[in-house]
Amino acid sequence: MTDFAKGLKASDATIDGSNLRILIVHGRWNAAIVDALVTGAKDTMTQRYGVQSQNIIVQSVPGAYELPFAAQRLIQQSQQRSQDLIANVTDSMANLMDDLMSSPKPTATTTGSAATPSSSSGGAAPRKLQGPFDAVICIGVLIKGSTMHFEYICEAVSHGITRVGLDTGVPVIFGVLTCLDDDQALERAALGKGADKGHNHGEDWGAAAVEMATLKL
Ligand code: DLZ
Repeated sequence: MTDFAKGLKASDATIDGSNLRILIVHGRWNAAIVDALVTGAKDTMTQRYGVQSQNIIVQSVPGAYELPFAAQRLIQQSQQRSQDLIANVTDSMANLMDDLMSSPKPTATTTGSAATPSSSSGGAAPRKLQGPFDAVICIGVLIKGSTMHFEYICEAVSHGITRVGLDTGVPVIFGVLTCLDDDQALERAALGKGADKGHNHGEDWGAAAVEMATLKL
């Protein structure tokens, strides 16, 4: 079997993630496994793709079922915030133009206001730009119990996450393990009990997020 006959083949593209803003939403059920997956995703994005750690926003929710709702709301908030910011900047520029057009031209005897910068253009501390999220990773670990709970949550979460991506236009990565027992989950977070601890799937989700965020589609 070739190296990539099974599993994810790395993209051939050279990807620069240094300008990306990524949201990770994760559940707190099976927290030790979730934490390892979140770390795998973050490390891959920062170390392999140059995403700045301050541009990775992490939000926890109770369990996997809450992931789609939280992801959708946070995406909408980030989109609204950046629209507001653009509107503010546009207003400020329009006010500045008005000020400039209506100000009397400074003369040799003018001592004050016309030569003084208007309040809309000076003095304010530079604002940190918080743009919309370029991609979102939803991370959760579902482990089958003795009731049908597992099946219902798996179904709802997978459909919900798909819908959030399609409805918002922001790529949303499906970082949810749906495991039949604890060992399956541990191995997929590189926490397995054997000599081979397994592979941390969070790394693949980090790579998928950066790739989807930078695809020109
Ligand atoms: C209720 C429940 C169960 C039984 N199992 C899991 C699980 O394995 N992983 C997980 O992330 N969440 C689980 N939950 C919690 C639900 O996702 C959800 O938080 C609650 O049903 C409240 O809506």
